[in-house]
Amino acid sequence: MNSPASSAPSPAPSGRLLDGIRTPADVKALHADQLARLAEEIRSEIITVTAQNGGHVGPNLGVVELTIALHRVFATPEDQIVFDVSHQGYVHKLLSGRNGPAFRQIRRTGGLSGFLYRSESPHDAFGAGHAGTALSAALGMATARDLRGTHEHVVAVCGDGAFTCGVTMEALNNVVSTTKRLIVILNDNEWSIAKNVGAMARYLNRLSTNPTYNKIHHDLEKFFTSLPHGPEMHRMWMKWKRETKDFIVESSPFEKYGLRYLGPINGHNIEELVKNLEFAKHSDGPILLHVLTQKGRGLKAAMSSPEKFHGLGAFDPTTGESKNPAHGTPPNYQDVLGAALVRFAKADPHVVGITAAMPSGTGLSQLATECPKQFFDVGIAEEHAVLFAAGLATKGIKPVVAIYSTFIQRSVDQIIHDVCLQNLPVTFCLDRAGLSPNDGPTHHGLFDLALLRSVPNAVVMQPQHEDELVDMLHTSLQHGAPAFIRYPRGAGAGVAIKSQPALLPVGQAEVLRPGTDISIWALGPMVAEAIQLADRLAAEEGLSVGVVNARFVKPLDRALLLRQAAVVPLLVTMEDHVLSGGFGSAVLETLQAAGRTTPVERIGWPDQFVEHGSSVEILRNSYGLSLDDILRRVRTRWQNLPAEAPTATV
Ligand SMILES: Cc1ncc(C[n+]2csc(CCOP(=O)(O)OP(=O)(O)O)c2C)c(N)n1
Repeated sequence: MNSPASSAPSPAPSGRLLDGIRTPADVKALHADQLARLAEEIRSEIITVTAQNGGHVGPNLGVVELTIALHRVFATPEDQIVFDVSHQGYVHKLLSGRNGPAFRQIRRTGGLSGFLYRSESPHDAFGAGHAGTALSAALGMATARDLRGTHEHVVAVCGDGAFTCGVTMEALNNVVSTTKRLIVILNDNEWSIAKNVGAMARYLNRLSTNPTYNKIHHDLEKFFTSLPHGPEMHRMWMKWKRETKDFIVESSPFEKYGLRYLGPINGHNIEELVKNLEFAKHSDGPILLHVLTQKGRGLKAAMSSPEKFHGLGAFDPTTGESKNPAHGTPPNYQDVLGAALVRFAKADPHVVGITAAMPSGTGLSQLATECPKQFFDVGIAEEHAVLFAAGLATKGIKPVVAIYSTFIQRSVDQIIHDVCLQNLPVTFCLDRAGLSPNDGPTHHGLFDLALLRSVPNAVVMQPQHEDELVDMLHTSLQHGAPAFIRYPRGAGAGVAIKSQPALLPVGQAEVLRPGTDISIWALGPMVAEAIQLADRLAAEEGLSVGVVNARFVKPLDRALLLRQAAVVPLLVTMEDHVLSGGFGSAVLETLQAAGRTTPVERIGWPDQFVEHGSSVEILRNSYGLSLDDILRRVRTRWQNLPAEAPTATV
């Protein structure tokens, strides 16, 4: 193992080695026999902080030794370590100058992000929150290095789940033709969020558990390195192995892509990791290290429930029980969706549900249990999920694709080119539309309306509460063309689900209250806010304020809108989405096309990436979107109306 640099960091007053680490150089300066203690301290810090703040517990506890070894061998920020998803970056943060109060506030307002950002630290080579990006970005960095003639190392750290992503495989296909020096760590813990799926997962499992395969490879590797021309002979052996088509000894798929394969390596043995990383550092060709880790290592509850502890809110570290459980709160939208889908699937065997590696997050695990033949988990493969659904739909199957709003961004081409252009009856359930406060900009679902509203044939809607979600799912399944339903994270409004869902007239809004001064057109949960706003405008300003549950963004209820625009002096739109290209924009476009000049006050998120924060409420306050702020804006607009624009006449 590495010998330590001349001066080990002086012990911190707390007595913890971790508190003496201010830069990755301090990790290198530790004695090798101090590293196990450092790992223990890091685990304890992560458990303490995530137990309060929530976060990605399992992924981080699994990469403690791996991250220590990476910082032991490589020198960031000169060397680049690109973490896939970057949800497992807490250990890296602790070792690169971010241990302390900001870490203790991770995922909260003013604290560190739960993901990596180039703007947060020079040690964060690449930001991420979506899966499958590390290999491609790292290949770009390695190629830039080659072009610029510099010598730094580039390391991509990818989970086994990342290898279910198309983009990872696209990058893998390009590695050998693009650079000679790239180190890929395959952090294999056998889990995506749920158990990893697909042929690659099965293959990796075979690779890590097949002693014969590994023994042959290890023995040959050892034999070659003992020879005077070892590396050259090893290259010839690899070539011969490829050319004989694995007749004698099977190659790993990575070798077929031209990467040297090293592994499996015990991901909790720092000495073994360091030795292999040092070897990789001096490799003269692209190399993949297959590292076996255990998700949640060191926390009993996390090891026994890897799916729950992938990412969760505050919990009791001793029992693993979630704090602030949802007792007494209305069911989550995702659970309502899951239950409704089971009901529709049982009634009609043509109804199937598709998830891209998020069975529990989307509520589809209910379908997996109750109607397993009508359930498909395709891995972290959103593009494939949509195309697969399109294929199913051509044959009379009624696919329901449940994907978070933020992750559907991956599938825009399949939505346009494959589903909507062919007008195929696929239902999309876009969960987490709106803010995902603790996760931040990589996870907020604020762009889906703008992306979808421009696509011909798409029906785009949002329910005001969970019962309307069921109506919308029912309506979509009957609609016979592409339909998108967006809904937010978390609890519904507490509205009882009807025994028989209603078939909604597509493109028709619902007038909840008439009003002659102002009409508020609201979307989704903003309808409840609109009602409060209307009450306050009536009570405080004596105004007659109407409220419309817009339901459909596309087709928008043009007839109702134009009727109202002809009689009310001010329209207000409310949406949980960016203003650019969103629901308010649709209202403006419709009015403009009809030659109406009725003023519209649009309430929504500004044209910027919204950071993470402790709660939706805190973020709304900081963007001037609290109910009081909205009231002030509408009141000011109302008071300035006569000067600003004449009211419309019928
Ligand atoms: C495009 C995309 N889809 C879904 C997710 C949600 N997600 C976050 S982490 C994760 C699993 C990643 O598995 P793996 O790469 O094996 O890493 P591990 O968590 O096991 O360390 C998923 C599905 C995501 N971040 N990005």
